[in-house]
Amino acid sequence: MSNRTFTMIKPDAVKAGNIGNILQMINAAGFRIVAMKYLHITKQQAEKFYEVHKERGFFGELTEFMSSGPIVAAILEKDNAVADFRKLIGATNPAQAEEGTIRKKYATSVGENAVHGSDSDENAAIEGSFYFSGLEQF
Ligand code: 3AN
Repeated sequence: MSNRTFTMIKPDAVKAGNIGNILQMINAAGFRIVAMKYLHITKQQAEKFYEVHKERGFFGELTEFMSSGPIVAAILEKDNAVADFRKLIGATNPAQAEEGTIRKKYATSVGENAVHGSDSDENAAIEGSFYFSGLEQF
């Protein structure tokens, strides 16, 4: 069954000029783009988005980083979207990411790891609706 996930190309990958390369990998892996925008979120918006991590030690670093420059946010569709996209992006820590994954190629550290991918169908829906209204999804 076709379902959806949510992704962000993070500020490190945008700054490094890798938007095109990453979108190409996403398309080549069979994901369809349902919604997409290029934007620069505030620290407050990043704190809202990552609210589930607010007790974690890296919360300040993470929200500072995610609001440090523009990002690309997108909703993607494919059979088994959440799990297949996690496989395509690779482990959170790029040192542990498999060859051929987006993070292996473009991430520099566990914090600056190039892309976000939702970890469940439920979170994919919550995260997608944080950035996109129904009118912006095709
Ligand atoms: P993933 O993005 O692979 O689901 P999570 O949910 O454990 O990873 O963490 C959310 C985000 O928080 C990660 N994408 C990463 O940018 C950041 N993060 C995770 N662990 C650390 C850490 N130890 N130090 C800094 N940032 C981290």
